[in-house]
Amino acid sequence: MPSIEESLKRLHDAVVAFDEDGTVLAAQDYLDEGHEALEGIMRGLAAGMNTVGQLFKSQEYYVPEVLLCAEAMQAGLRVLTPHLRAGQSESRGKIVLGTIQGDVHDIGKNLVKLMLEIAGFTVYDLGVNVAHQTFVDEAARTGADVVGISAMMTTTMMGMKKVIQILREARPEVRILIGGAPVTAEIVKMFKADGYAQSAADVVDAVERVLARETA
Ligand code: B12
Repeated sequence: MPSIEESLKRLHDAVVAFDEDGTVLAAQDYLDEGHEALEGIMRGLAAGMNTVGQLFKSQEYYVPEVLLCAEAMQAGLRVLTPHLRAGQSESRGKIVLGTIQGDVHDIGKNLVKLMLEIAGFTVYDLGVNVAHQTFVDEAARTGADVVGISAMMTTTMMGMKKVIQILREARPEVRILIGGAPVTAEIVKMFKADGYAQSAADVVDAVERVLARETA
């Protein structure tokens, strides 16, 4: 039997090779070998998507390849997700999540959602191209503890500042997390958000940190 590292690498490599059938087979074998679905998602599929991002940056991959890789990742997720250990029966908190107005990128947001749900949070996914005011309205409607905003472009990222301003006025108790490729620690400070996460692997920690500050 292959080692777990070999099986994780197989998942990673199948995503990077945008091999949808290969990803499904690798995911099935991974489960048959008795490994944890969550680790396969994080250190196999999501790690593969991170490599894809780097290949895009270095211009070895272009958008069509990235989209095919995302499809392979989704196919792998469909195999692994049903095998995640059941979360806690009680929700650990409510999170409104969406991609900001003018922006249709959602591959990263969907990974963030998955990680939060696995960790036991209730996620209200507003989808993409979400109007600024809708984040505020949905936070009020759902009684959210946290609002998560995703932006993948420097232009749309500027809209986060607006959302944060109107959210702070309307619902000062809500914690605000931002994320997406252009978001940095400096942006978090400048926009007066509560925190950010660079990848889905860090998002649960980030939510826990901002919630702890609330009660601290
Ligand atoms: C795939 C892709 C697309 C796909 C999107 C498909 C989809 N359903 O999402 C399509 C082809 C539709 C697309 C369109 C466009 N795109 Co595009 N796209 C990308 C690409 C190649 C990959 C993005 C991705 O999915 N990465 C993989 C995921 C897993 O990573 P991630 O998104 O960063 O998410 C992680 C973290 O950021 C974080 N995170 C994300 N959101 C959140 C939210 C919270 C709350 C938290 C805590 C964390 C968090 O966790 C995620 C998981 O690990 C990037 C390049 C890049 N380097 O990012 C360009 C990129 C984002 N696109 C870009 C552009 C310009 C466009 C277009 C205008 C057209 C064009 N010229 O290509 C249109 C815009 C359409 C629109 N109005 O939104 C630019 C933006 C430039 C800029 N800095 O402003 C980029 C950077 C490419 C480039 N270098 O030019 N794109």
